[in-house]
Amino acid sequence: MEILKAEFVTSAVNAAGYPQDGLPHIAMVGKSNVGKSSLINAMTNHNKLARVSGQPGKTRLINFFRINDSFYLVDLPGYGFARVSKAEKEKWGIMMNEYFTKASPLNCIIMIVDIRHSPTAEDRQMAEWIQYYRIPVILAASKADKLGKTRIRPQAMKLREQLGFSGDVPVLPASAVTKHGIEDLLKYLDAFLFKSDSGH
Ligand SMILES: Nc1nc2c(ncn2[C@@H]2O[C@H](COP(=O)(O)OP(=O)(O)OP(=O)(O)O)[C@@H](O)[C@H]2O)c(=O)[nH]1
Ligand SMILES: [Mg+2]
Repeated sequence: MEILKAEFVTSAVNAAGYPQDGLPHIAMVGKSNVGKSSLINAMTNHNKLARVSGQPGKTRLINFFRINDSFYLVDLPGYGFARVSKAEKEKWGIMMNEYFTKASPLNCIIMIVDIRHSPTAEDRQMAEWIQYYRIPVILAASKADKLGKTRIRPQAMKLREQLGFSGDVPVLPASAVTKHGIEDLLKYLDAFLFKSDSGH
């Protein structure tokens, strides 16, 4: 897939605020600061489409980016940010639960984990959640530029196993800095978006 058009459409806190045009969603989930927004920028080749920050907890709302007038990339707020209050964590849980149950059609989730770190309990919970809702998933192991070349592939495979995903789940090392893995990620998105149309 070539991304020719990418535009920010809206931010939402609940289902009433989601776009209502029926276009498919591809949603990015992962721990705060793992590089979700950066990956959106890398995929769309826009430096400043999604807001990136060195400070965790930058993305607090659900942000919708319409791509090629044909689907949404959805930037979901990160979890595991230590400095948030209990009330804010609850708000996050409600927002995510509503998104998973009401976003439609949610074609696929890109779950992002930092290639250098073992999954946290919250990562594992997220992976369980995705499987519980039976949402097709792609695992992206971000910040691959931070790891030596030979360690990238084995580490990505290990992360998939640690998260409890089956061998069928595509796992892709990716870097928003070097753009490593971005083309492959876009190829997978094609497959997930147009699978039902092509009949295979
Ligand atoms: N080296 C390297 N740094 C990255 C990469 N992707 C993101 N970063 C850096 O990691 C930090 C967080 O990136 P974001 O894209 O804002 O992360 P996020 O997951 O959207 O964070 P929240 O919105 O807080 O949930 C920034 O300082 C980025 O520059 C990558 O592939 N390689
Ligand atoms: Mg973000």
